[in-house]
Amino acid sequence: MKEKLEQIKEEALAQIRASKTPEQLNEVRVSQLGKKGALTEILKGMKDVAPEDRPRIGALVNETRSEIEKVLEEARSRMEAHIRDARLAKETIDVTLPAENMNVGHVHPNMRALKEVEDIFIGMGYEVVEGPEVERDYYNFEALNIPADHPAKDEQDTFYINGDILLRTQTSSTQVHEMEKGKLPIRMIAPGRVFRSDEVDATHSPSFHQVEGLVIDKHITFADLKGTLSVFAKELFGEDTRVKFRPHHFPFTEPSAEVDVSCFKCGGKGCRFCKGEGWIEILGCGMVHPHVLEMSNIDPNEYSGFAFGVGLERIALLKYEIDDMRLLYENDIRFLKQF
Ligand code: 2NL
Repeated sequence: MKEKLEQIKEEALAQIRASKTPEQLNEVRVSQLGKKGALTEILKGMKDVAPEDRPRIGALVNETRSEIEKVLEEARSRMEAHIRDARLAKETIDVTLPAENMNVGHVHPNMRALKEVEDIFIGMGYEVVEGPEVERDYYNFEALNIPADHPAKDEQDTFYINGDILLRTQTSSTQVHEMEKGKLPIRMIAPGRVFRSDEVDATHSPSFHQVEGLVIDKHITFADLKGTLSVFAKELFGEDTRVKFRPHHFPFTEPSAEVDVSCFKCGGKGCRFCKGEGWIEILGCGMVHPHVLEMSNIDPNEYSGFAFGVGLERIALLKYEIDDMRLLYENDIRFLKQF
């Protein structure tokens, strides 16, 4: 019996020595010490052993068992220490190495232009208000004096979610929400993304950005509009900039005008930049139509106001001399870093 136990022990130790992973060790434990292991088999055979020999043999079996367990345990902790050391070595961080360059991107020309526009109007006491890009037909068209059969609705063809819900074509919808709140006076600009069903080319995109302005108070006149937008043009394009108001038509303002600035490249003489015109168109504006005020519950006999809209991309293209709008949407960092 003693030799048999010795043999079991030698075999177990040989298997332990041959094990390379904790999993293999575990297999040795199961096959040697488990329910179907050789040692258990001997214990099961105790009924055939003479009663007076049983304690001695039992003790021998237990001794063998604890020796195997001891060697198993040593092998396991040696292996785990080894695995831990290897992992620590692999995960070592050399804190003396220079830091990796963080790529933080670059301010987009649109955002740079927006900041300039916002700063000018904040300086004149305006509030910056943002609104939803998805709108009801009423806020985008109806409340701005563009009824269902108005031709301007074709011009501003947009993307419809359904018959009543659409992607806004102008940020004026935000201003309608503001007028409806009934808190007067209003002095605000509404920057944001707008949508039109346009084909992409050097000057068009189905999604672009606008900044619209709105002032409503008692005794607001066209003189206020002219003064405000002249200051805006001079601050944006330079002190020597001259402004020209050309009569125009918008459904939501009456009278309406388009504003040209003298070319900031040639000073108005005419050059390639202004296509020989000397003038560059930058925005649309007008006195808020009385019907627009009425629809938002503002009494046109008591209050008047002016409004205007500029295309943000247009400002960015002009100011930073970018000749193709598509460059603004590619987000190529090499392009963006130039501004
Ligand atoms: C353009 C023309 C304009 C407005 C926008 C406006 C807003 C309200 C009421 C009346 Cl709530 N008008 N906005 C007025 C005139 C022109 O934009 O060419 N934008 C790029």
